[in-house]
This record gives sequence, structure tokens and C-alpha cells, in this order.
Amino acid sequence: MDRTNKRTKHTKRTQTASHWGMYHVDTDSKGRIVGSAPHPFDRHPSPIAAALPQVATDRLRIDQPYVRESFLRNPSKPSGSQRGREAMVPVSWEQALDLIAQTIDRTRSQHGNEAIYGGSYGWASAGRLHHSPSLLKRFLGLCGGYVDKLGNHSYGAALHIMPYVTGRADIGNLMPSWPTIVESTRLVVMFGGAHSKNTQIDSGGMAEHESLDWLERARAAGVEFVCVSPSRADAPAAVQSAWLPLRPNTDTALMLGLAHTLALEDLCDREFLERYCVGYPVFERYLLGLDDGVPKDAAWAAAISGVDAQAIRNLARRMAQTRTLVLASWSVQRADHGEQPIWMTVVLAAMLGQIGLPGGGFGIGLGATNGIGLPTPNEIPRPTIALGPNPVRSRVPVGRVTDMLLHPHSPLEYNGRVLDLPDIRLVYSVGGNPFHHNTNLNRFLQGWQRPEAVIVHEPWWTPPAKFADIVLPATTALERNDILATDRSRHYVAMHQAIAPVGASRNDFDVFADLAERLGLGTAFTEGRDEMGWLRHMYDEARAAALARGYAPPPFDQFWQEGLFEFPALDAPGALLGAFRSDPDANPLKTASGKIEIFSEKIAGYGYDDCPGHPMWLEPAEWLGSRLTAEYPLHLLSNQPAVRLHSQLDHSKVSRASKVNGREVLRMHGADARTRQLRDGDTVRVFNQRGAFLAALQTVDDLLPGVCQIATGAWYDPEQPGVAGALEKHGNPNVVTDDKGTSRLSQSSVAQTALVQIEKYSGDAVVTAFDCPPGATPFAE
Ligand SMILES: Nc1nc2c(c(=O)[nH]1)N[C@H]1C(S)=C(S)[C@@H](COP(=O)(O)OP(=O)(O)OC[C@H]3O[C@@H](n4cnc5c(=O)[nH]c(N)nc54)[C@H](O)[C@@H]3O)O[C@H]1N2
Ligand SMILES: Nc1nc2c(c(=O)[nH]1)N[C@H]1C(S)=C(S)[C@@H](COP(=O)(O)OP(=O)(O)OC[C@H]3O[C@@H](n4cnc5c(=O)[nH]c(N)nc54)[C@H](O)[C@@H]3O)O[C@H]1N2
Ligand SMILES: [Mo]
Repeated sequence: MDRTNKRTKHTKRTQTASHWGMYHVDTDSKGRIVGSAPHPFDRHPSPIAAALPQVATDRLRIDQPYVRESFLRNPSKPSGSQRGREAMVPVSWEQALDLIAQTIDRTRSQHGNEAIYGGSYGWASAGRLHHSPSLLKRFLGLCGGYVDKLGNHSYGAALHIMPYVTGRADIGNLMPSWPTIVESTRLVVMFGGAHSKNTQIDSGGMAEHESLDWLERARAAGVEFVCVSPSRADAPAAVQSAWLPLRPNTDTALMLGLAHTLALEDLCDREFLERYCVGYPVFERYLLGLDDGVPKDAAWAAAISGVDAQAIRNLARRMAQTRTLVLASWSVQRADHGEQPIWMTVVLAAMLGQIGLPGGGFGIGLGATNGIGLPTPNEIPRPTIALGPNPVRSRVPVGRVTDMLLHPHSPLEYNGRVLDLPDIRLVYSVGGNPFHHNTNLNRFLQGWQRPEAVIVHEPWWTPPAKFADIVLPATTALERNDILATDRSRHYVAMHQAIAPVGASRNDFDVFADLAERLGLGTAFTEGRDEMGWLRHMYDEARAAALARGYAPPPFDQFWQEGLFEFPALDAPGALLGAFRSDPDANPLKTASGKIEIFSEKIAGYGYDDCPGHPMWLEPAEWLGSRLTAEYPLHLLSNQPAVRLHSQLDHSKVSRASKVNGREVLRMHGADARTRQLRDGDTVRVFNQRGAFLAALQTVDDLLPGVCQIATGAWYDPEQPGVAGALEKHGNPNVVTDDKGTSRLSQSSVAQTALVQIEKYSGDAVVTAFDCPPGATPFAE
């Protein structure tokens, strides 16, 4: 963190907050940022907190509205193939807003509101009022509606399978709470690990990083951890953990091997399976190989996963001996057939018979963010600005956006239904980076070139800003007042405006308010309230609900001045599914049978071979056991970055310090590097049938040989912008990842399913990710 020495009596200190925590910003008498520091009560502050103040006024801030050259010349003539290639032309706010209002109006009158895509996926910034994707939806809803997204990139497969299996879609709550784990769990088996870097953040933010303390308490209590992952670094740093390296995307096979041992050695709780579950007998036929002649035993699982068969048997026995928590990370399901490892996690826990007992059973996503597992009451109301109704019914799974753009009017099988993909003419994107979150970017680029107009709001010249037709400069959270409050945090935090809007940038809220007026909606968007009016209103509503539930948040003015209100933690959190266990008839699950579904008749009824009626090992499209390894022998994993949030603030010093020669670092086992005659610091070309990118090589010994790893988030930087297949120069793995769906059930992202080959690069491509596009003036204060 920049702890500045420049603080004088003229320095003003302002409290703000972010997805990565609470911090202060110091400004001088001219309102310029002179330093920042994390909030003193946060004992594990994230280094990411320094990043935004570093770039709040840097040269990449968009200094005013811009329009792409040929779009400006003729907004109604398709010229999408020029996106990202042509110069951007500076225009006034008036001109830009008029052009946007005309574009929306033309699109809806010529093609209907079904031609507007407002699903705009993205983490944007913390704060309940200025959450730009929500504001976009509120605005487009008033305009007559928009095509929305379905699901998310984070845990889309879990989100879809869990309602069938456990009757629950609240994935973030499917976790025993930390105090119970510390007290009652003896063994934690983590499929996909729980890398501590990920607890730096939470969606919407937090006041305090608490997760690491809980890990330390678990270690002090002697809880045993086993990390099942291709990377040893996925074990949380605060605990000693055994490491079982496995081939990527083979967790289901390994879990089946464990389950087989439990069944064979009579270590499974048949009473539990009988009383609380349906479908075990059908599943067991598959497990034992009664119909296909293939027992899914430890030796079978070992051949697929690469984990030693004896280690599998030993682990199964150990799990049956003690209070065991079976955990799956979100990453294991961001892969082909990602529904299966999640379903199998529940089945394995059901066979152990500890679901609903304190510290036993299963959990999803521990360590994926700070808040998961914290003893936070989930009834805390959140200050909210309503999204409002969306008259358009059409929705598209978030991982299928490219299919939507490329193949309008084609059918898409999804979760027991068939969707008709809409014909999108206008994409409105705020608060997300489609050149980060989408996989198979070369194909996505072709989709992005199809619509007649693309409108983006961004604070900086990020890839979506460079590839837009109309770009509006947005403020950052430092330039606004807001309130932080999230599902899994016990705090309300005041986010006070630290600096004036930078350059000509404006709040997304004010932009939509102006557009709404231009489109004849009067004050429907603002309801006559300004920023502080809304914060007070949202807070008052939440406070009234909180008071009714017995909490005592102070009146708004007091809260705004004090800056923080803390709700009490749960002192006796119950076991996950504890009520169901104690009386399954009185507290049935919201599944078809009211019980845990090891076999789902509903799913079986869909007839999907990629997601049958009970969990199964289904070969991923690409993995280390597939024939494709002859050409592309390495499995590429692309995990969340330690030094930023996705692609956010990649241009800050915090993020850039992690790069080598300006490129993202790719980790590779020393043995794989030697066979390719590669050395640390080499620039390498990573490629497959979908594309190629450059990265800086780092050799390691904590990865399974055959596996490589690169963090996501390097700003997309193609050698020829706008040309599909162009070499990406900066280290964005999504030019090689696949954009098929996990299955027809959830159609979710398979970012962790990608085989590649890697070779030394000796060309002279220069990284230009942090340059302004042609025509744009770098920002200067
Ligand atoms: N290969 C691979 N790809 C992945 C993943 C993976 O594991 N592997 N993970 C996926 C997952 S889980 C996720 S959640 C997605 C994340 O994908 P995104 O959420 O799209 O990524 P961010 O980088 O957070 O994008 C946020 C953008 O909003 C902008 N922004 C911030 N604040 C504001 C604001 O106030 N107003 C406006 N207008 N803009 C703002 C930022 O500058 C940034 O460009 O990525 C997915 N992509
Ligand atoms: N600092 C920071 N924290 C973040 C984020 C960020 O951008 N920055 N993003 C947040 C978001 S949006 C999300 S969704 C969560 C994601 O949380 P996760 O999905 O859990 O996080 P990842 O870092 O993508 O993956 C964790 C590890 O899973 C392992 N892995 C990959 N594939 C497999 C597999 O097939 N089997 C097994 N056993 N292991 C595998 C990889 O080695 C990887 O390091 O993180 C959140 N936390
Ligand atoms: Mo995510």
C-alpha cells in the first residue's frame, strides 16, 4: 500500500471501499490524490487496494466521449468489422448522448427491444447505487426492455445442477460456517483447493478480510487438510495441507474411485442413503459397473486422474473414519461437464452420511471469496435501487453470447427447454470486460463485429472501450458517494467521494438519467432523486427492514458520518442442511422428491447424454487423456489473478509489477520446459486450434507436469486489432480457451478445459495493451 509521507495538515482523508476492501484516500489542497492506506482495522488488507488511487488520473483515463470514425459518419450503415481498427473521434457529451438516444430508438423501432442486448456481464465496482450493470438494466427496462443473460461465469454449472440435487441455488450459502468447521471438522478434502489469494475480494466488497483468521483457527484446532489439485499452490497458505496432484478436469473420476472404495469396503452409510436420498441404488449399479462391466474402482480412477490407486483407497478410508467435509472449488465446475464434480461432491458426502452434522457433509466454493463460510446472518437487508421490470422475456446463458451474436434465430437446448437465440442489433455494455470474461475470443470477436452498434461506458481505455462504437468516460468509485453492503458481509460501509470527477467523466447514473430524459421518459429513471437522495432513500428502506428484524442501524446522517455499521455475527450457526437431517419430513428439500437426489428423474427425462440422470465420468472435450494431446500436449489452466480483480486495474503498478517484460507470467513445470528448451523469462507462444498468445515463462515444481497455468486478466492486445486469429501479445488466455457449454443442462463456461502447445517466441511483437487507441488523446491533469 502507498503509505505516503506527504500527509500535511492540508491533507484530507476520505474513506472509500471496493471489492477488495475498505481504505482511505488522502488528497492535497488542490484535490489531488497524494496517498492511500487500508482501513486500520482490516488485519489482512489486500495489496489491490493501492491500485485504483494509482491510476485514478493516469493517461489511460478516457478524457471525453468518443465515437468510432465510420460509425460517426454513418451511424446506420453497418461497419462493425472496423471495431478496434479505426480511429476514435472526440465528440461532445451532447452529441454522444443524442447519438445513443437515436441508436436505441432506431433499434427498437426497426427491430424491437429483442434486438438490444443488455445482459452486460461484469463485476463493475462496489457500491449499491452506482453498480453500472444494474443501472443499465433499470434504464433499458424503462426503454421497453432488453435481452438479459442467464447464469454466471463463476459457478454456472453448480447454479444449475444444485437445485435438482439439493433444492438450492444459493451456491454462496452452500457451505458449513467457519466456526462449525473449526469446532467440529477433522478432515477437509478440497477438490480444487482454496487458494488464499481469492479471499482478497468479494462481490460488492467487504469491510474486513476475515477468512484468513478462520484458516489459522482451523490449523490451531488441528483440522487436517488435503488439497486435490494440479497445483500445490492451491492449498491455502495458512494451513499445512497434503497435496494430491491430479490431471485437470478428472475430479469426477477420482471421486468415483473414492465412492467405489466406500461401497466395496462397506464404509458407506446406507441408512443415510435410504432415509435422506433418492436414487443411490441406480447410481451404485453404475459405480460397481454392473451394467457396463466397468467398476469405477480405485485402479480405474487412478488410470484417469493420475492419482495413485492406493492413495485413493487410503483417503476414502480416512474420510469414513472421521468428521469429514468434502469441498469443491468453483474452478472444478468451470470445465467441460462441470455439473458432474459438483453432483459427485454431494454424493460422496451423502455416502459418508455426515450431511447435516456439524462440520460434516459438503461445501462449495470455500475460499473462492472472503465471505463464503463467514457466520453472517443472511437476513441482513441491503440498500437497493430496483432494477424494475424488463418487458422482454428472451434470455441467453452467459457463456453462449457468441452463439447468440453469430447465429440469431437458432435453437439452443438449455435446462430442459429450447431457447430461440435473439437477433441482436445493439450491444450496450457497462461494468464488464467481454474481452476478459468470454472464452474463445477469436470467435467472440467475429460475433462482436455483427451488431449494428456497440455502446460502452468505461473509466479507462480498456479493450471493450477500444472495440466500441460509442464510448462514454465513466467515473470511478473514488469520484462518487455510495454505500457498500453485500450478502455475505455484516457491514454497511459509507463510500465517500474522494475526488472530483476526472476530466469530462460522468457517473453512469447521471448518463442514464440524461438518456432517459432524451427518450421521453422524464424522471422515471431517477424518480426525482439525485445521488445523495437515493443513498438516503435506499438506506432508510433497508434500515426499516433491519429494525423490523431486531437490528439497530443508526439513522442515515449518523451512519454517513460514522462511516460504518456492523451487524452482529451469528453466534451459533447451525449445520448446513441441519434442519433437514433432524426431521426430513418436516423440513424437506426443495427437490422433486424432497430428498437429496443422487438420481434425478427430471434430468434423466431431458435425455441429455452430456448430463445424464446421475453423476458420471464423461470425458471432457479436451484433457490429458485425449487424442488431441498428440498435437497439443499441455493442459492450460487460467486461474483468477492474485494482483487484480479479473482485468480490472491491470494497468496499475500493483498488477504491472507481477509481469515479466510487460507480459503475463505462465507457470510451467521445469521438466516440460526442459523438453522444449525453454528457460525462465523466455517469451513463449501458447497456441492451439483456436488461437495463440504470448507470455513470459516461469518454471516451477509445484504443478503436475503436463499442466501450465496463467492468471486471467491481461488486457486483450492483438497484433492486428479486429482480425480474428491475430496473435495476442500480452498474455490473455481466452484466445485459446473453448466456448462450448459445460452441457445442455447449464450451458456454462468451460474456461478450464483447454489443451495447448507451447514454444519459444523470437519475434518482435511489442505489448501495446496500455496505449490509447488511434485518435484518442492521453489524459493529462
Ligand atoms: N480463462 C478464463 N476466463 C475467465 C475466468 C476463468 O477462470 N478463466 N473466470 C470468469 C469469471 S468467474 C468471471 S466473474 C469473469 C469476470 O469478468 P468481468 O467481470 O467482465 O471482468 P472485470 O475485469 O471485473 O470487468 C469489469 C470492467 O468494468 C469496468 N468498471 C469498473 N468500475 C466501473 C464503473 O463504475 N462504471 C463503468 N462503466 N465501468 C466500470 C472496469 O474498468 C472493467 O473493464 O471472467 C471470466 N473469465
Ligand atoms: N484476487 C482475486 N480473487 C478473486 C478473483 C480475482 O479476480 N482476483 N475473482 C473472483 C471470482 S469472480 C471468482 S468466480 C472466484 C473463483 O474461484 P476459483 O474458481 O476457486 O478460483 P481459480 O483461481 O479460478 O481456480 C482455483 C484453482 O483451481 C485449480 N483447478 C483448475 N481446474 C481444476 C480441475 O479441473 N480440478 C482441480 N482439482 N483443480 C482445478 C487451479 O489450479 C486454480 O489455481 O475467485 C474470486 N477471487
Ligand atoms: Mo467469477
